[in-house]
Amino acid sequence: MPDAVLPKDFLWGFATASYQVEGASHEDGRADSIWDTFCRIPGKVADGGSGDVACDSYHRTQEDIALLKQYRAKAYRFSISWSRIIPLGGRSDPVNEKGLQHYVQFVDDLRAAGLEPVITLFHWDLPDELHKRYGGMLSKGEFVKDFENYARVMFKAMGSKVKFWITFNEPWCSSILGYSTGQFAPGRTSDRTKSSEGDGGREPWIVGHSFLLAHAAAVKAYRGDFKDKDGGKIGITLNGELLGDWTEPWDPNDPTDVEACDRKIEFAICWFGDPIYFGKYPDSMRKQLGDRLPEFTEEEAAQVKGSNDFYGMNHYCANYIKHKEGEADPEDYTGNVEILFDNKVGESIGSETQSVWLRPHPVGFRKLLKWLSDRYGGPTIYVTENGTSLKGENDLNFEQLLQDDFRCEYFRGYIGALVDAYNKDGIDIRGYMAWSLLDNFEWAEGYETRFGVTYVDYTGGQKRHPKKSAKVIGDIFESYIKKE
Ligand code: GBH
Repeated sequence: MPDAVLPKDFLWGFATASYQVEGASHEDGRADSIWDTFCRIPGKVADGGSGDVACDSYHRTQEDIALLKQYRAKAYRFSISWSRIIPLGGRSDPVNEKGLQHYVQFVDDLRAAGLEPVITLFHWDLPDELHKRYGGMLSKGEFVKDFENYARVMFKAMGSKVKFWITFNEPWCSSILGYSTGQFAPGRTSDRTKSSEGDGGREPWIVGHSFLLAHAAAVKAYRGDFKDKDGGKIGITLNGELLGDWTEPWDPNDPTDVEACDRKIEFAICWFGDPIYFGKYPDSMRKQLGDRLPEFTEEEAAQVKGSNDFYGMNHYCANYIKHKEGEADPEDYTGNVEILFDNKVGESIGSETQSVWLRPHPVGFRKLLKWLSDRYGGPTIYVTENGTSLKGENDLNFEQLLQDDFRCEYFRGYIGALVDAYNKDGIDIRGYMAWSLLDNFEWAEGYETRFGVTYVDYTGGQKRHPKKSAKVIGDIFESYIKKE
């Protein structure tokens, strides 16, 4: 038995995102998001999948709440589909009462069941109309105002029922995968074999800038008009792609590889983290990107700086990093590094999973928690996602599927690393959400890759079956959390 070291009020639970689980894609007045339209383009999503039905969670809120209770969770992180709330997205467009009431009811039901709702306002599903109308995040002025308006609608509707707000989930993914590689909606890229539109050397940096300003505007609105009476906290969730989050040098004896490790994290995480904590972009990014990286006006910088009540951290894995020689390619977004799974002496960072990018390396989680805490002066951290897929899980039979020992080991390792960060390094971590409550729509990978602690039978009416990990994760937290 490990020592009970986490405080009694440590907030743990599970996470999902609207487009990945809800289904009901055109019910009760919901309009298309960029993911609905992206999924309709042949070849963009594995097996031609989409979120049209997904886990059918829109109709099964009670079932999902029952699972959370059965798993002993204290919190549920989910996201709002903006195009359910304001189908056309904009500040002059009508609010869809039915869509709004769905979430108000869901939050009431969660709270009645003793579960803390943690709400993400934007998990990649921009209303498609805003993309068509003005290019979405490419139009800073419009996007910032429309996002603030949408955020206000949500703050007002939820009042004091919601204590945790996340503005954006992983803006890195929306910016780079949506506007540089084109793997994610809206699929813009310089690669003309994939898209007739896009400029990967410029657009992702413009999009990232808009996210920061929209985040700051929503935070200002919350702090100005809601926070005092509603008593909640607001922050952003960042991740450290590509491919993993933590970095180790390919050759620890080569100082340029050691330096490249920090630079890679700066390009992935500090791109957003530094403006929020320091009011400026990292020097390494300015040096490589020059004027392709937008500048903050003094007023913007002041608004973005200090705009986190907490730091939301998504974390999955790690890589070895090798510096690249010479000038960076104009399309580079990594900090001019090679991202590898093996180091110089041929050791692998972790075992393979179903996700090409994910190799578990739990100690990297503890190290990154410390790295971020040191850089940003010890912010309060909530881990908002952590989890794994299993190599070949989709091909297992039913009995085998429920026996997900690899996932159990992953959680033991990672939650153990979190506990060490809390207990031995003194990092201010207050919560942890496992990804994911359910197997769900894994974006461009469709339904082949499963991340759930619950097996969802997509051909059997979306029926849910708890996997072993669903119970194990509760046992792990029970043993680590103090009773008094
Ligand atoms: C999270 O992102 C997301 O927030 C969540 O929605 C998602 O379901 C979960 O991870 C599991 O993937 O294949 O090389 O192009 C984590 C970051 C986003 C990592 C997509 C890998 C694709 C890399 N992931 N990314 S690659």
